[in-house]
Amino acid sequence: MPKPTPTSKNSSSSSRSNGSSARFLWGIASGVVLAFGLIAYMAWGPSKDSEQVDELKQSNSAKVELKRDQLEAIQAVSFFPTIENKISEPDSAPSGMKWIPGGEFSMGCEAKNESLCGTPGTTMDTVPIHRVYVDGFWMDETEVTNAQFRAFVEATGYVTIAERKPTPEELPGVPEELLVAGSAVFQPTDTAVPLDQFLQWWKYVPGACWKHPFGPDSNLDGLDQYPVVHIAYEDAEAYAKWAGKRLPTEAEWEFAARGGKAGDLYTWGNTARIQDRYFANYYQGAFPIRDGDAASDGHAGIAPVKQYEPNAYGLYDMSGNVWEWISDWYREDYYSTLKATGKVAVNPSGPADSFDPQEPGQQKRVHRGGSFLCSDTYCNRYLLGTRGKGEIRSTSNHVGFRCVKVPEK
Ligand SMILES: [Ca+2]
Ligand SMILES: [Ca+2]
Repeated sequence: MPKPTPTSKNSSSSSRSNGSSARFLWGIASGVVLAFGLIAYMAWGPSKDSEQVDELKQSNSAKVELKRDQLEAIQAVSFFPTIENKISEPDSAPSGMKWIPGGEFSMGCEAKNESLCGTPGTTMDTVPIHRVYVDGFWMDETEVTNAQFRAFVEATGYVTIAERKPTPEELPGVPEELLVAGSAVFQPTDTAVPLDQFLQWWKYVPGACWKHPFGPDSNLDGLDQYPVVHIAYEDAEAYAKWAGKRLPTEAEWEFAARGGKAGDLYTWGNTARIQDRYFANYYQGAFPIRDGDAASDGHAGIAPVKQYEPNAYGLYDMSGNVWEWISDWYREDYYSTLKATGKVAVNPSGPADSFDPQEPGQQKRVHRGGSFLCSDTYCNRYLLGTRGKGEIRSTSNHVGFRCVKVPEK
């Protein structure tokens, strides 16, 4: 096993064109790596009440939780009501999909506590809050499951990226014996480690792929209803095409996740828990230590789909469980570009190209929703409106996808 070398300390994924270490970082999806943060206090913008801002800035503690009225006051500044389309759902709803009416809404998140590997303020990719309109569509009510993906593979013979041996052209300089198919698998550490050293807990595992999620000796027995993982962008696209669907745009995904509400912090409202009840699968406890996942939400690690209540549109796991591929290219400044037009962005489909200042030159698409590895002390990107990103050939065991479908006109 080669020792991978990160291209930057904040690296979430790397590209084959980026050199010999790249393959070993691909699977490390950005949300986990990027969002080392202090979830417990929420952020504020310069337009907020100054007294409240000062008070909140002093609350720089990992365990401070704002009261609901404070949170709502903060969020209400930039968010305006969602205006759902009034058209009724078209006939012939596809099986396993929910109708999302579309309409106009405020998109983004002002939670500045999201950060890159414990470097607060490194990224501002979820602001400014801006107004967006999307047409109606259907969306898969769950992440695509192993059973669903198996049906696709059996029908088409498709071979995923993680199952393909990298070529010397893709990984120039890597010795032939190290060019092996595989994927990144989360492996908890024996002891506490600095949270900016993600290679301590992400390992490239030869033979890991969607049907061998923990390596060649693992299988999918009993996992039919778990989300499929170790999926690269083109794998997700191939499935969607076969299913007569497509991947969602980032605007579609966020409109759907918000469930017709405006500015909520979570897909279920503004309260993280209600009487110790959880509404999403993420990570509680000491990250990323072995047995550190306390599973207060009922699940240590990945969970089957539909374990938590759906959002207002009937969608499950729009927060947590596995990250979901989005069709938009990733650019940190995309929201600024849209806001600068002064207009409502109508059916935005992302920037024309990808640019991540953290890793220039890599081709990245957006990820959304966070995963079972998001934790209050490391990754808060299960918050509504937050963003992730992944090099398009990256795979790991906490990134999957779901699809959308647009009615025929
Ligand atoms: Ca969990
Ligand atoms: Ca999810």
